Amino acid sequence: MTREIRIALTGNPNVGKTTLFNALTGSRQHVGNWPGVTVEKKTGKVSRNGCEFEVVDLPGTYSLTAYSADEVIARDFILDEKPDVVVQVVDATNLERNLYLTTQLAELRTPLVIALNMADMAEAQGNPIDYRKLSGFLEIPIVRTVGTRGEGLQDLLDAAVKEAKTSPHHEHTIGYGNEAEEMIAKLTDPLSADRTLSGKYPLRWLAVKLLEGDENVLAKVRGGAASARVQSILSSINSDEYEATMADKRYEAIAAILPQVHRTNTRGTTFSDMVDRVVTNRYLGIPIFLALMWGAFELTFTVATPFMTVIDTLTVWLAEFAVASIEPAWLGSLIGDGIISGVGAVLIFLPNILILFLILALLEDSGYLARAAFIMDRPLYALGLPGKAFIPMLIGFGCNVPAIMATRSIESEKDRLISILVNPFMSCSARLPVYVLFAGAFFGAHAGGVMFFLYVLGIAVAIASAKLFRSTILPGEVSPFVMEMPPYRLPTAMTSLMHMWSRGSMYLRKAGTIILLGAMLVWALASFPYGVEYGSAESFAGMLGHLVEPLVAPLGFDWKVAVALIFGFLAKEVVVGSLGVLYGAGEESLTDALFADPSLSAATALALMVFVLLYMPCVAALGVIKKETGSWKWTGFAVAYGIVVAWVLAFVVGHLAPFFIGGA
Ligand SMILES: Nc1nc2c(ncn2[C@@H]2O[C@H](COP(=O)(O)OP(=O)(O)OP(=O)(O)O)[C@@H](O)[C@H]2O)c(=O)[nH]1
Ligand SMILES: [Mg+2]
Repeated sequence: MTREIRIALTGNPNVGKTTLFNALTGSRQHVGNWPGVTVEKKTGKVSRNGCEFEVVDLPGTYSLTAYSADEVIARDFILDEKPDVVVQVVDATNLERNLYLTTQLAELRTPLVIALNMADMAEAQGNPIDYRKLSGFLEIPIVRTVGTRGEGLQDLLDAAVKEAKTSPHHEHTIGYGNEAEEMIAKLTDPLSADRTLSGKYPLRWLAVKLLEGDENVLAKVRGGAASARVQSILSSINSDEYEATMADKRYEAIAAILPQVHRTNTRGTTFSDMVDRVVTNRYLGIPIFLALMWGAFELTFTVATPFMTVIDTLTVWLAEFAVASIEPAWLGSLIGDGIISGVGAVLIFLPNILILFLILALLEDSGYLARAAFIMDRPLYALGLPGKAFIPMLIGFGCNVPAIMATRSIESEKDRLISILVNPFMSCSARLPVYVLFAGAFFGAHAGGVMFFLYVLGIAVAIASAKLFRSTILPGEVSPFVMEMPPYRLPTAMTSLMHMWSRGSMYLRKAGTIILLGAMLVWALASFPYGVEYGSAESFAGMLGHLVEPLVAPLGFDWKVAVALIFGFLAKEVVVGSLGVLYGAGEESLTDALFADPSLSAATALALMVFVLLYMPCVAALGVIKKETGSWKWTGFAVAYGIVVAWVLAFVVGHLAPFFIGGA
């Protein structure tokens, strides 16, 4: 039996690791054109030519000195889990920066192969790389790959198999100059006495990291056999100085190689530069961003409308048919009033969701997302947040769960906590059905504008809250913003559609599970105790609603809305599903039923949308907040703070709205 070979994909952020991973294993992990997309390790399998491979996709990392939570994951995996081969994915258009990591990986003495990815881009820029020569210099096998087209996969696996079998592994390390080398020798001596350490890590690497003052490695040494002697050697040196000189030596070594393997870059003004001059312009940047958002929400509304009408008509007809024809009557009611009306009320919005995600995917893959973070850096910095925090905020337009996880790339713990706490205010796609329903019913042609207002309000509340937290409970300095601007890329139809579909199918699955469950629950509450009129004040739903009604009455919400809000905690689409159930199957669609309800006006509808936008993270989002902060206290805080903010703003908006919309 052949042994399984474990391959770890590592490399700088945004070089195409996940693209290669997907191509190799047939997975569909998220790919995006900005650094920091992958924040967790993902595993997949592939077998070729009788060989079994386990491939692990890791978050990007600039160096092996880990700064942020996602980088720690990448580094720990390589160091502690000891994969059979490490494949460093290198961006061929950015060799210098990428080879810096290579110099560090080489010191680990693990079997190493380089995938020279984005080879197509380097060639198109007229700057192809003589990778055979480069391989000779580095003494590391190099394979040319184009992840997006799946080129070079077989060669890559072949090289990995060969490298995994080669032993012992050459050590191609960099000389750091006399002074540093002397210190390294001094440190290696006591380190070799610590059997647990020296059995696990290469001594030279340990010594180098200690000289650089790496906290993580220092912690490993502490308490061990070498601890006292190492500490006494380190106490006499300035690790910042060593770190700087060693980094210089690494870059020197790279600089010596580069001119021999490709034309030295005499880059003129590129297309990217020209676009950036406009898009990231000090004055134009933010208006362009807002205009794009406006356009996006207009599109999600208008393009989807015809599809919605079809689904809507179909649901109403099906629900009526079920109620009228299924015996016994209670079953007909469960299926018609409960399941079809509830789930159908949510399914109607599938077209909107698909369009929204297509637009988000296009913004992400083109590279615009990183620019949006860049232009927001100045205003955010002034308010106490790093611009980097803006990317998770924008991901939040899709879903707050991956968005909260994306905060892992923020180095400072406090900055990260603030970003997590404000993220639920970013309007995720689950809230979209609520907006489309109410804005469609009460604001007609202005629905797109109302949606735009809600999304901007979400951003404003998030930023204002960040400022508030920064100046009260989480004081501190903002860490500086460093992010590489990815080049603009033409989004491939494949990745964009895949992205759209993966979110769309998630929505469908949600409709079939949690939303279905919510709808059935609300139906049961509306039908019992036995004998009451469906959905009347005497039903359990009515009682529950009336119990909570006083709390939301100042906002203009009645008991039906109160019930919907309670169950919206499961998932915000359930607000719509519950209303679908409570308003029941009739001749008319839910939109018409809501419009006809005398207890609802345009102003209350607006207040309701504001409330749903802000009131609390859904169960799933609370789950990740707990996981990422590791604290029930902060999780509870997120709920309480959200409810208070939502109540106050819904009250204000509900009372001010009549002045603007003429009390309609
Ligand atoms: N032209 C070209 N584009 C590529 C290639 N490989 C990946 N891309 C694009 O590069 C971008 C980044 O790809 P990802 O696979 O998300 O990169 P990653 O290394 O996983 O990034 P992080 O997870 O953020 O570290 C995406 O827009 C890809 O479509 C390639 O070989 N050629
Ligand atoms: Mg990735």
